Amino acid sequence: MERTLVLLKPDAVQRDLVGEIISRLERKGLKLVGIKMMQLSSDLLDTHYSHLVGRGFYPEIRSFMQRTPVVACCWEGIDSVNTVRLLTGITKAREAAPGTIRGDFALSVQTNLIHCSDSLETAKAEVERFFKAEELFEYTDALETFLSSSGERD
Ligand code: IDP
Ligand code: MG
Repeated sequence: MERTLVLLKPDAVQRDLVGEIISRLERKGLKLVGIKMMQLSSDLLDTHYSHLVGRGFYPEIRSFMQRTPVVACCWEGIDSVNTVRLLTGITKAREAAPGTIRGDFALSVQTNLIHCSDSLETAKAEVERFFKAEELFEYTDALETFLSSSGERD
């Protein structure tokens, strides 16, 4: 089953939105398979945001991402990468659709509460970057048959 990485950024931690955001992902029917709090190193951030390292605003992003620990989580579900992107909303939070996490709770391009993987390939690399194998869990979701049909889960 598809897995994706989510980081609850320092603004989510500081604004007491960790529970709200996790709750939205849980209520969607996604399965939490890993979760921990982490203080991110500069090296880890430079790898994670390698597509932005050369941009003028990158030093500010790196410092923002280190202001408090973040909550890293791994979510599993059908098309979970795309599903979490849709629930998150676009990067520029003040233009994100109402009903999305960014659309409901954020105004900024930088402090937009949540990171989520943007493709299947990225998700695989990001989950491995943030979690050791033993920090990810496999267990039966008791409600699985009420959340999707067997054909969708194949
Ligand atoms: P995403 O988080 O929606 O995938 P990316 O383009 O991958 O967006 O950028 C990663 C993060 O870098 C954003 O979530 C945001 O925090 C920050 N960021 C991106 N573009 C800008 C910008 O133009 N100014 C300031 N921060 C930015
Ligand atoms: Mg991104």
